[in-house]
Amino acid sequence: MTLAADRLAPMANAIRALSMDAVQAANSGHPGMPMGMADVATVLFSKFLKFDPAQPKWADRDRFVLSAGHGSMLIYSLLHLTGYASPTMDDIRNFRQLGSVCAGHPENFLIEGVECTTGPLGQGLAMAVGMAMAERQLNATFGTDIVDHKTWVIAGDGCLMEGINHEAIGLAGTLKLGRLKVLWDNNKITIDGDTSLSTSEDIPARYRASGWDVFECDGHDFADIERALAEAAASDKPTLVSCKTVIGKGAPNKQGGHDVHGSALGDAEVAAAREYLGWTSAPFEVPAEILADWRSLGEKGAAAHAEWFGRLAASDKGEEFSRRMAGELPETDAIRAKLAEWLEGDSTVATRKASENWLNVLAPALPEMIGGSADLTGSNNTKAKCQEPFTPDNYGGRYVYYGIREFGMAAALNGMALHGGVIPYGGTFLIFSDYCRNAIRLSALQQTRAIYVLTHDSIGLGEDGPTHQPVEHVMSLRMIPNLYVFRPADVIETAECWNVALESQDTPSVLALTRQNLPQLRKTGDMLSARGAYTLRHAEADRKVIIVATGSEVELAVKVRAELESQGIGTDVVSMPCMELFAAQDEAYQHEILPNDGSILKVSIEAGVTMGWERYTAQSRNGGLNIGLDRFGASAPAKDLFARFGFTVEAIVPKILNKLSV
Ligand SMILES: Cc1ncc(C[n+]2csc(CCOP(=O)(O)OP(=O)(O)O)c2C)c(N)n1
Ligand SMILES: [Mg+2]
Repeated sequence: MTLAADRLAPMANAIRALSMDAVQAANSGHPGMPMGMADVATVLFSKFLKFDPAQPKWADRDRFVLSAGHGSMLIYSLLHLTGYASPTMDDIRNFRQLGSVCAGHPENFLIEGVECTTGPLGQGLAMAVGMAMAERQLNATFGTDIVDHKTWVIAGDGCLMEGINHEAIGLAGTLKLGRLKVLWDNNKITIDGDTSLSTSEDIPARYRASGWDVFECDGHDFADIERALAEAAASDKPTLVSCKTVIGKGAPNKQGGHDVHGSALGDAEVAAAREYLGWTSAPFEVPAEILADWRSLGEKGAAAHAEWFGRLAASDKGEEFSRRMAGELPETDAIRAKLAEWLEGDSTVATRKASENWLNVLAPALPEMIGGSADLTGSNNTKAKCQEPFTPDNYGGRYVYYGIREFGMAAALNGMALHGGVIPYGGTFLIFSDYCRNAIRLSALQQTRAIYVLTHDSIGLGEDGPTHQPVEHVMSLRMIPNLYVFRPADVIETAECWNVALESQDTPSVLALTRQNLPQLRKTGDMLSARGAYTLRHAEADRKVIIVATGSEVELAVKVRAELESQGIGTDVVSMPCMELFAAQDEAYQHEILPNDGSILKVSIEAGVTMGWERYTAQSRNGGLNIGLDRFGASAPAKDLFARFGFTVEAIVPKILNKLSV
C-alpha cells in the first residue's frame, strides 16, 4: 500500500512527539535531530526501506544506519512505531535510564533493529561503506535472487565534517558502491552554532568529485523528499541527498537554533510544540490510526521477506549462504592437518610472513574471508594467493585495496562484520593503530569479528625509526575491553592466534606481528595459544625464575633461560600471546603457569612500555622485574636497537641475578 501525503504528516509528528517527550522525561538527550529529520525518515521508511519488523535480522533487508547517533530517539521511534518487538514503549519511556535498551546512543548489542553503534560522528557512514561492500561481495557470490539490498544512512553536518568522511566517500566512490544512499540532515547547525562558524566547504562538489551523485530536497516537503529519494534510489552511483531541514522542527520557539540540538525543550516548549503540531495525545501515546499506518508498513516487508525466503529455499546455494550469515565456520580438516604438519617443521620466518603463509591455508578453506590493507599489502603480508582484488568490475574479489585510509578501513571492517556473511580483516602498521583506534574500540563495543593485522610491532622494525616503532601500542590496545591483542612468538603461535581470532564471533582481534625473522620455538602442543599463556620451557634445575614474554622477546627469554640454567638457576619461560585470554582462564590454570609464590622471581620481557606488566610480576620475589622500553626508539638496524635498549642476554641476566641476590 502507499500512504498519501496527508497521512505522512501525522506519522512524522508521532516521531516528533515521542522524541521530545522522551528527552523531556530523561531531561537529557537530543530532540533537535529527530524532530528535524522526522519527515525525511517517514518517507524513507514508508516508501523506500526494505525491512520486516518481525525478522530484524532478515539477511536481505536494507541496512539503515543512523550515523548521527545523537539523534537516537529517531531510530527508537521508528523501530517502535513500525512494530519491532524492541524497543517497547516502556523502553522509550525510560530513555537513557539504567536497564532501558534505549540508551543515549543506539547500541547494536541492545536492540536487534539497530544495525550498528553510532555516536562517534562520521563512523556510522564509514561503517555503511563496509556494509555496502559486503552486500556487493555476497551479491556477486550468491546472486541477485538472494542478495539485493541497499544501505541507507542518515548523517548530520558533523558526520560530513569529520576527517573519516573523506576516507569513506573516497573508498565508496572508487568502488562504485551504487547501493549506498546517504541522507544528509543539512540543517546548518552544530552544537556551537551556525555551521558557517566552522565550515565553508562545498559539500556537494566534494562528493561529486569523489564519484558520487548528489540530489537535494526540501526536507519538510513530502513530495519533494520522495522525488529526491527516488532519484537517489535510481542512481547507480553512491548518492548523497542534501535534505534541507530545520533542526528541532515543530518546537515553535526553538526550532532552527543550536539550543535545540542537545537539551530537553522544557515543559513550556513541549506544550507549545503540541499546540503547533496539533498533537493532542498524552506523552507516550500514539493515536490508533497513526500507529496503524506505521504498522501497515511492516506487512509489505513481511511479504517481500516471504518471497525472498522462497528463493533462498529453492537455491542450491541457500545452505552455504545461511551458514555464512550465521557466522559459522565450515567443517574443515585441512586447517588442523596443516597445523600438525607445521609443528613438525622448523621454520624461521617473521610472524607477518607466517601470517601470510597461514592465510594461504585459511583463505582457500574459508571463502568468507575478505582481506585487505591500507596500502601496505607487501609489508603486512595480508594477501592470500587465492584472493583476487575486490573492484567495481569484480565484486566477487576478496582482497580490498583500501588505500591510505586506516580509519576508513577499520570502520569498513566493522561494517562488513556487522552486515554478516563475510569475515573481514585488514592490515596496516601497528603504529597506525592510533589512526583507527576509535574504530577498533567500536569493534570491541559492537562485538564484531573484525581482525586487524598490525605488523612492524616494535623497535624490531629497525631503520624507519621512532615515528614507526610502536612502544605503547600493544599495551594500550590491551586496555580496550573485549579485544584480543595477540602477539605471537613464532610461526606456530601465529597460526594458532589466527584460528582463535576466526573462532571468536563476538570479539575482535589484533594480531601484532614482527617485521623481523623469528625461529620456530614450538614443536608440540595443540592450540596452546588459545589459553592466552602457557609454559613453553620448563625449569630443569630447581625453579627460581619464571620469565613471561611475548612475540619476538620469547626467543630472547629462551636464551636468557639457557644462560640461567647453565648457572644452576631453574627457569620457566612462559609465552603469553594473549593477555586477555589468559585472564579468562580459571584460577587453577593461571596459578599453575604463574604461581603465587613469593620465592620465585617473575620477570616480564616485552619490547614496549612496562606499565601493566606488574599485574603478572609483582607477586614475586623482591617485587619482580620488568624489562621493557619506556621511551621512544631510534633509527638503526634492529639488532643494534635491541642491544642499545638492553634486550640481550648480556644485559638481562645480570639484572635477574641482582634481583635474586637482594
Ligand atoms: C567524533 C565526535 N566528536 C564530537 C562529538 C560530540 N557531538 C555530538 S553531536 C555534535 C554536533 C553534530 O552536529 P550535527 O551533525 O550537525 O548534528 P545536529 O546538531 O544538526 O543534530 C557533536 C560535536 C561526537 N559525538 N563525535
Ligand atoms: Mg547539523
